[in-house]
Amino acid sequence: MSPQAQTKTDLDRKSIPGVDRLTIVANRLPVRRVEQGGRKRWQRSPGGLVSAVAPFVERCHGSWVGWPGYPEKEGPALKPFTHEDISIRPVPLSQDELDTFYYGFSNATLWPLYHDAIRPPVFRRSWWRAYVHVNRRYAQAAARAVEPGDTVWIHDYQLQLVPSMLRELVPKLRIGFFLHIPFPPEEIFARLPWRTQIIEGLLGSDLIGFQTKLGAQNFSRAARRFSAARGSDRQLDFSGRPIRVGPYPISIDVKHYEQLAASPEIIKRAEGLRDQMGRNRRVILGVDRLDYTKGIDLRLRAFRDVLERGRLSVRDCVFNQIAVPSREQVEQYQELRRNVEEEVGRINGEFSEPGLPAVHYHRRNLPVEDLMAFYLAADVLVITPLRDGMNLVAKEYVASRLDNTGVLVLSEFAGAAHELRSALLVNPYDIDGMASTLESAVRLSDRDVTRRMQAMRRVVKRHDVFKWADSFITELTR
Ligand code: ADQ
Repeated sequence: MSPQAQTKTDLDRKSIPGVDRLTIVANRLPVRRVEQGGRKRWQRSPGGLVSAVAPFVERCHGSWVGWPGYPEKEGPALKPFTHEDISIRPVPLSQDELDTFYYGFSNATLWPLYHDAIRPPVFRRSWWRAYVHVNRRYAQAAARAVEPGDTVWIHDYQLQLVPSMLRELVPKLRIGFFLHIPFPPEEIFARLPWRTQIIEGLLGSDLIGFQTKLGAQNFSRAARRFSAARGSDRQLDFSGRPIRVGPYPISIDVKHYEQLAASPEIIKRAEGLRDQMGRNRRVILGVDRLDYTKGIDLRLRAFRDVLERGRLSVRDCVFNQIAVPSREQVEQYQELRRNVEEEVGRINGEFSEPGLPAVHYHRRNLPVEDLMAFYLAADVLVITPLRDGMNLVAKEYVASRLDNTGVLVLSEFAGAAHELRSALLVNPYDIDGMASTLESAVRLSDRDVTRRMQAMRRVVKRHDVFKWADSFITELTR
């Protein structure tokens, strides 16, 4: 090993003050199985959570408990192994468990309920039983990975019972929980038949983090109403233990996106996209998982309105919608896909001209380099969720606009709207309002565009994903 490499490794392995060992418990492992040249191997998964949290886990030789990403097969179970200094603890799930715990209770009960019941949540007792059973399996796997005195950080709505189940198995632990999606207002949460069990599950933590102050308040109020917890919005007492509650808005690896945005190869791809779409047309972009919370159908409806009223034409602008296929087994997602595709067809049918389509629709997963080329090519990014925990796409776009150009149209119901106050904020339910904001976005003066983007870039650069992870762990170990 060269002296340089030695120094880097020593630095990387510096321990985190107050943390001897850190264990992450998340729905998915930070690695995925890939096949290369006929050989299967594990590779670090992309995504903000993994790139933010994995360096901490590496530094303290910690563990990561999660599902490997494919249904359990016949034969011997996958054993724990080490990957890039992280001890990997797989929790195998059968196809039946995926159908009931993951697609059922997590994504057809909790997901819609926590997003303001935009779609009616489905309540099934058999799904609940599967949720309890699978949460216990995660807690048991975590218990095998830890020792008394360790620090454990549990993530997201699929695992809300794990904090209390794990504390029962190993009482002397420091347990943090972070919810990546919104926590709903008390009167919506009240519908859940298992509301007390969920609250008591979360109250097994020492620190519970939410994306926004509102999420934290909603939780504390629900906890006081549906459990024996008492206290303020910032600190609750339950079973003789204090539990801290607070907002920890997630972010992105800003430097990584800035480096990609400066890459000559990506700039060239973006230029190519501009040439293909017409140099004189403003490029409007939407990027989302194909999810009914993201408001894709409503933003297309607003775009149709702008064209119908002749406020903009296909000679002025073109709309690009990139949609990642998601949870296609769930009926509500199939319905959303039909609606979106029907609207795209309708707009193109009515307004496209030869060589000038009104909407380009790309339903696919893209490599990050291609996504970046779209960010660089877009004059306007339109992010209009009906409810969103944070929305990282909005932050990625801002991070990529190195020259302070580009307009962000952002729903006031995205967590990101609490930080990106200089975006053009919209209410996605208000089609007229969204249509006139789209028109303003296309016509905004260069001076206004720069002023707004500069302000947003300052916010995103000040608070990246490493600061996020650091502030949560620091508070947990205080
Ligand atoms: P998501 O609902 O998945 O996350 P978001 O925060 O926008 O939403 O993250 C999406 C990620 O997927 C982004 O990093 C984006 O780059 C990537 N992506 C989007 N389209 C893609 C495409 N076509 N190909 C490849 N990648 C694509 C949940 C919550 C959010 C919260 C995050 C993190 O719903 O509110 O911000 O977790 O906590």
